[in-house]
Amino acid sequence: KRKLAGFIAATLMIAASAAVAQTPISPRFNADPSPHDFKGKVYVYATDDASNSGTYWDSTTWRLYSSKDMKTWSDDGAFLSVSVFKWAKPDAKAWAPEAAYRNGKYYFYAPVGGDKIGVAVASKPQGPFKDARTDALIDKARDANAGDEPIDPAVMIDDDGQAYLFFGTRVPKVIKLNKDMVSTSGPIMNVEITGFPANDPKKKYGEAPFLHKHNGLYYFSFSTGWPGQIVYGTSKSPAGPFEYRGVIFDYLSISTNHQAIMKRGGKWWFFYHDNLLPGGGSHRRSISFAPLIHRPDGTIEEIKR
Ligand code: FUB
Repeated sequence: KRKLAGFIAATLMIAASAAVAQTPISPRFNADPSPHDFKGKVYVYATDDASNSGTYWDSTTWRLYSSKDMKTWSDDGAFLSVSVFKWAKPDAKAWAPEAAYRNGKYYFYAPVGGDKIGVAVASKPQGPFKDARTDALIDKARDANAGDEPIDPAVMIDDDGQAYLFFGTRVPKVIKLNKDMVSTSGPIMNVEITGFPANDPKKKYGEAPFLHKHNGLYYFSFSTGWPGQIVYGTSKSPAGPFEYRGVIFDYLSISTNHQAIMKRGGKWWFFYHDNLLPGGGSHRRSISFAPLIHRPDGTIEEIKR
């Protein structure tokens, strides 16, 4: 009896922790979360949907949110605009960003105008950031195999110190970053994903690549497209090939989704955007998060809304 009670309690605890926290982190529209625990405080770098036209993702600034306890969030404002990059057109759209910490500095990876990724650097998570180069880190017109749309950067620094930059729509791309985090080495490679279910043509790579590592296994998650289901594959190598493993988060009734996964104090968290705020929709999104659970067999528990 005691064993059964223990089992039920454990099951309830897992079920409770797997529930999606449906409260957006801010009453302001935002999207494309890039969450990071920097020295004990969580920072979420985001696309600023509140400053777009409402009919397209044409905002030119990124927004920052922070929290010490992941319960109370502060809106740290529009901390950066595309104008920080002298090579960018003033009206270039500012899309799903990424941040990383290394060398005592904070790096911000910024998809600009849909065809370039810039990198900016700061000594504090909230900036001020300045362009770390004089040109884009990735440029569709300059770089071989950059793909149709080099957007949605995601950086992962592996345990051996090698950093990787993932990006791209329709075909996922990866390139090695040097230790300086502002230059690359080697070619841009396509990321291979195998084992998509043959009976579901919608299961394919769309956008929002993200890599995390758990128990020595590399998890590559992404959105399947427009609308997007968040799915994942695993590999023993950081750049794949990844074998399709399943769904993390189902389709929403908006045209995009975009996830990121963060580890904090031994717990994993899944960040995404939804349309839960009043007036919410495809161009008026809002960031939420939920616990992410890896099962002992290496699969991820699907997060239910
Ligand atoms: O926010 C603009 C675009 O929508 C992002 O780059 C994509 O990932 C999608 O969320």
